[in-house]
Amino acid sequence: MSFKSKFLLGLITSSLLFNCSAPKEEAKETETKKPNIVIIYMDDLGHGDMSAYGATELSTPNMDMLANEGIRFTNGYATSATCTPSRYALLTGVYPWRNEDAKILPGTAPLLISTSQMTVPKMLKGQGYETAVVGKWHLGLGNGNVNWNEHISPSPNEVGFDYSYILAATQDRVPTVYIENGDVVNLDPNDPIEVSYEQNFEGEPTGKDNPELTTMKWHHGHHNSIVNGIPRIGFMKGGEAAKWSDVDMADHFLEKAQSYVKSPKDGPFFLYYAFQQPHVPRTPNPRFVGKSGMGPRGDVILEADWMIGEFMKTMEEEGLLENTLIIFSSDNGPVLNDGYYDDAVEKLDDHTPAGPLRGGKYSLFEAGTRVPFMVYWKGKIQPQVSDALVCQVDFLASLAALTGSSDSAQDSQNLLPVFMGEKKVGRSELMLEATGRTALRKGEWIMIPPYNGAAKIATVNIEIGNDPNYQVYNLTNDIGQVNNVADSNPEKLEEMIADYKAIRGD
Ligand code: NG6
Ligand code: CA
Repeated sequence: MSFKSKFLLGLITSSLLFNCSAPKEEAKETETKKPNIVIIYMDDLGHGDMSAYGATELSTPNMDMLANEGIRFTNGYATSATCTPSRYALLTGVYPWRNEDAKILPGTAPLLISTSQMTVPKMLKGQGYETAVVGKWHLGLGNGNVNWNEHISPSPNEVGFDYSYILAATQDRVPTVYIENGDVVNLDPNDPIEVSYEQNFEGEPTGKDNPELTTMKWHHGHHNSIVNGIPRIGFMKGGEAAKWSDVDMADHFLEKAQSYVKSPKDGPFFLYYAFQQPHVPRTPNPRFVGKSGMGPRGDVILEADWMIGEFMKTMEEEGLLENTLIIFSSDNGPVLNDGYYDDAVEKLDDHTPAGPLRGGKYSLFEAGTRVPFMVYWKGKIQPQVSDALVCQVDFLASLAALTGSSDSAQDSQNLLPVFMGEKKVGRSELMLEATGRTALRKGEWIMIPPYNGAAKIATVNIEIGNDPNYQVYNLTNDIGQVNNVADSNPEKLEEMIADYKAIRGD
């Protein structure tokens, strides 16, 4: 019997018992058997950045455990090659290109998810779950004119999370403070916070004008307010006591995630644990500095790996592992120089963050969106490698199926049997997005429509997939996307253009 049928049978049995006026306790007991769900989400971790996915120059034993003792997907995708749109799709089950505001957001952007929209945590709350987000948010806050010195609403707490402990946007964007349930942590009312993405505050130093005050040098962008010696994107004034410590950020979020899973709860829980690594600025704790030999980018990957090991220890100590589905993935592919001089390029040596894939973050080529993607459930999921086509946009429908919810979302497919390792066939097609452009993956093929513009973003040195002609690649024969076969496969091209238009509604 499949897991799902067993689970449903459990639900039916419990409702029968309940109807025969069995004590309430019994129904509650069945209820608590719904599995906890944890999503561990990395920021900019590439397909080739883990040893379980082929890295030889970096060792990531804790991430590898999830891969080797769970399902390691080789065709697992974020919807997008940047952060905000991928996170939007993960939480809502809707393709981000349907929402024109779903692009990299400044720290002052309004909340991107409508409070009336279905989300993974909202769906799970409907099934009796307690829900939490710890880590990077980057989906906007408030209504577009946030006063950081007052309660911020709407926030994650208005789109389904009972508890939130977040950084608003990215580690390189202001405000550089933590926000707990809509309130800035450690805010001193006598030192109010002001934030602007338009202009500096009188007398405040910037990375551009005061390089002597920086300890990390900016390469492109990142020359506004300086916090902890690091020049950021955006201007901020005040809030000294509330400013985070970059080198302690990973420990800080780990501690929050651990306390959350340890805290007493009435029902099962859902934790969305969104790491900030290896996004810039890469600020490993001194314990990890120099550990990878690859500079800060490698060091923070090792740091994140260690955090995952510690988190898993807590899960084990709390006796939670046998009843928790753990999903691990990344929001987009890798980038080396993303705006700071931090040796990521210089010390890379033989490491290949994208593995065999072409492109990287921002790219419509595979490395933009094809990411590490694992599902682990101790004792429930058989270790295996799966080539099924799966995407983070499918979490909503699949977790609804897992927990007995009938909620759904426009683009989310129920792939529960694939995520449980009972089936090897996933989606038939998937629309991918990168900086506002889209491409269609179908079966073993990908079609990228013509896009004008530079083939490469020079500052980050990444090919982003632009070409004045249609591109078609067979990903089984040509995973590195070297041979554009659009001209020699006119029928395939026509078929994919038609599918692409049908899905886009163009
Ligand atoms: C870009 C930033 C980059 C990074 C990215 C967001 C510049 C020049 N570059 O605009 O450093 O912050 O936004 O990354 O400012 S993401 O992973 O959150 O999408
Ligand atoms: Ca990212």
